[in-house]
Amino acid sequence: MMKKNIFPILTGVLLLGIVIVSVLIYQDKVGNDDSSQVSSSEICGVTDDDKAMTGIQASSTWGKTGIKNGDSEIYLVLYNHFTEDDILIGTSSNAAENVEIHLSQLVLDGSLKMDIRKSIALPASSKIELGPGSFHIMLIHLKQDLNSGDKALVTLHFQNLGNLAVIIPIKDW
Ligand SMILES: [Cu+2]
Repeated sequence: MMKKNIFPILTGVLLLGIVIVSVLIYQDKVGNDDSSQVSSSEICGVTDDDKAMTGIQASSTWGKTGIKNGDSEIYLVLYNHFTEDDILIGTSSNAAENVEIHLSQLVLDGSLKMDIRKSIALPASSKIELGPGSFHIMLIHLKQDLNSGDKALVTLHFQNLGNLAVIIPIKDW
């Protein structure tokens, strides 16, 4: 009596086991796909449109109008589409005597204070926005007036990429 009943029970347990293992493997596969998608979009923060581009790119560029011997601030968004980190290590322009990387930060009295930064890190598959109240490129001691509609040439020096020349449209602000 006992021996007769054991075989179908064992077969049932075996089949159940196979079903459970299959489901677990399937879920594991699906789970891995989902997690890799989430983590990659979280890390890079680059939209699908941006992914069509390659290399290091500057977009949304603009600079403030300024007068001869005065200053101007340059803003842009930098994209690193490479799979390796890079660093913006310097800037130059024929529009000004001196060009510096600055970071504006709010201080205790509520005013903005600008500090010189030697570099800006640009990790692989990332973007960084240089904008008012944050990182910017400072044109110091302009060689001539920068009027609305003018264009300034600024060269960005990257540790790995080398030089990236960017034409900056000048706007009123
Ligand atoms: Cu500045």
